[in-house]
Amino acid sequence: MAQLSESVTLDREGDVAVITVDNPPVNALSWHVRQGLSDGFAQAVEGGAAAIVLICAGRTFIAGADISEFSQAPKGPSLLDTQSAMENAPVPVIAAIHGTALGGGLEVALCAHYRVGLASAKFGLPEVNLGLLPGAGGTQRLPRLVGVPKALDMMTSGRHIGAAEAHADGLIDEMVDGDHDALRNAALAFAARAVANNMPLAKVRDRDEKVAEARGDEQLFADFRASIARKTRGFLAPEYNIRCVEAAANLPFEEGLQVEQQLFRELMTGPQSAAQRYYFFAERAANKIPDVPKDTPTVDIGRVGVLGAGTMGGGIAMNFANIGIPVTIVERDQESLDRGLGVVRKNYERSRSTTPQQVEERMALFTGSTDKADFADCDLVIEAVFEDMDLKKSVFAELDQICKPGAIMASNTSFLDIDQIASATSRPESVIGMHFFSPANVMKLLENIRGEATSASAIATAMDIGKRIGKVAVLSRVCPGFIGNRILAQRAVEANRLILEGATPEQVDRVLYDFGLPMGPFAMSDLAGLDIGWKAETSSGSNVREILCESGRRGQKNGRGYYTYDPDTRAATPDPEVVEMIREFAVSQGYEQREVSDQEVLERCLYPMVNEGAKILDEGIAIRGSDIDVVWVNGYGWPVYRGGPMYWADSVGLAEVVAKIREYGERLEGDHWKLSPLLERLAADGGKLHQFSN
Ligand code: 3H9
Repeated sequence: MAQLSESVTLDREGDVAVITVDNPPVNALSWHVRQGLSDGFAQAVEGGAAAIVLICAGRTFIAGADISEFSQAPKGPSLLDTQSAMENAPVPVIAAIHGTALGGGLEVALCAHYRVGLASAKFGLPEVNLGLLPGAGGTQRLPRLVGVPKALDMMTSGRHIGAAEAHADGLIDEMVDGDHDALRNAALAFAARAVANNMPLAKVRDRDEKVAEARGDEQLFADFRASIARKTRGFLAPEYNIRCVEAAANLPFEEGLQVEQQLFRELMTGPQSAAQRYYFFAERAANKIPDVPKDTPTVDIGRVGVLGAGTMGGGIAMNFANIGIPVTIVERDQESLDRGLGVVRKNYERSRSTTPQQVEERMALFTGSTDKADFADCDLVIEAVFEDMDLKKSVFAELDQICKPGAIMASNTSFLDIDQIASATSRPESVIGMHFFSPANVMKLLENIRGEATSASAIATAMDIGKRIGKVAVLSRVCPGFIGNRILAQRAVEANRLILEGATPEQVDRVLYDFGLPMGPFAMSDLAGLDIGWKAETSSGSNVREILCESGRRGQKNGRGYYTYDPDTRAATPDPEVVEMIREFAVSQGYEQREVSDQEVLERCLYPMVNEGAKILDEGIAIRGSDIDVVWVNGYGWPVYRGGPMYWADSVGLAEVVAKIREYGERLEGDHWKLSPLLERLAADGGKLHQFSN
């Protein structure tokens, strides 16, 4: 065996050369992998191999370019040169694929003459999620194998497809059941057949029939663009991916490749991809807790208990059933329980990704009960009852009596003090906050909140189970609203003040929507319901929301809130009557209304958020600045192409942010305009919020 570089070896199996990549954790295409591959193909050919098998060690085939190298000076051969050595080899090259062949990894495999994959393997070009497009020929080769519609879908969504689908589409030539050894043997057997039968050195670049089907078909591309427009609003990369596939359909291979290279360079050097690449590592960093080492023992979660079968409880429970964990769900009476389980069933039935058989399998994992004593055999119990401290404390005192030793007792509170809740138990070390976002079966964010006494094991378990149910988990310490809602609250204060000063709800919402958020604060209030927590008997007309409620405006649910809603389409229209009501109230409060610029709206909504984020870091509530960004991207729809509020503030420039906060702070009241000392210090020292770590 020859060691070609620190991560690539060359082996011989009879007259077949075997090149193995071993670059943990995901066999990314670091410079030494590209070097080893280039040398490997050259040496295998020089050594007279009759065929070459490319295979990877460890848990996966090559999962892409090494993203951490993107911001460094180029080193070693380019990926295109490496691929050229492979594609132009004078003997058959067979890629043997297990795990995930992603991005540059799939692009390498597409330069083999044949591809053999394990039945469990997955394939994808997820560059779009990094604000990029496949920049190693993938945009030209994938459509030539799977056709234009499928390539468009895979490249603009980043979706991974399974081996069966890849086989049916012609992306792989053979699908193999079994383990890594079975894959290696199958690839060697394929190589032997290719030699014995003198099979052609099939180059994907030479294929034309599938792209020819879409040649000149402008409608196909226009329809596709329209179909993803809403989902991809604000992002550059999806459109650039589409242009590359258009080039694949309409231009010769080499010319298409030129288009790809040009657009790839543009994206790679632009701000969106820089933000999205930062975010990729931010999300992974969030899982690392400095004082909770990776090998901290976790509680084995065999059964989960959920208290409350309302919208939140039901949604939380679904997450666990989705990965096969049985759930005991408890409600106070049979009627509420039946209603809750009925909603869960409907949610499953409505989901396009769940087959009727899966609906039944998942529902079979639910055990409904009206008795909390049935939590006795649960390893994790999550309560989702009304947000009231006395109620939560009495629930936890009861759970303390019921739950088995070692079980984790979690609260889904979105702002209450976990330490106070834990004080109602004899085992505060087992109490933790697990704050799901609504709808809990859909939203990606899970804010885990550690109390003063929460054990390392409880923290490790909550983080681990969060990942297993497909959430992005971020750890926070205790403060009102934790990371996400505490920041949101600052924005709400300013948004409400802006409409008194003369901005309209529509203007505030539009500015934030145009910035990239899914909706502004007033549209969000209408969606949630203006009357949440409002009571006619105690309403005193002391703010705009109360006045709207008093006039019968409840939000989307009755078609009238800050906006008026079309009963059929739910489309929102700004309502002059509301603007007038706000004006009258503002005048009664002594406000002199004026025209407010869009820029002022943006700054006054977002800078207090940045300021609060810095305070959260200073107080040690969040571990790192990037964790705040992860919370806001996943829980509140902050556009990932702007990185998150901390990353965004750094890109604006902290000196500018500080100057503006000072300026607004001089004329506006409120703690949210009191400058965070950390922010001030970082601005003075040239530090960055997104790189700050406690
Ligand atoms: C590309 O290929 C461009 C080309 O078209 C053109 C080039 C010219 N690089 O996610 P995990 C690290 S763009 C560097 O927790 P999982 C990750 O940071 C690339 N590092 O594991 C983490 O490190 P740590 C296109 C990478 O099992 C560790 O590996 N490819 C890379 O949940 C484990 O990661 C992609 O976008 C990388 N490419 O999921 C695929 N990938 O332990 C991106 C991972 O220090 N990767 N790391 O925190 C993934 O989607 C997932 O990592 C994968 C495994 C599904 C592979």
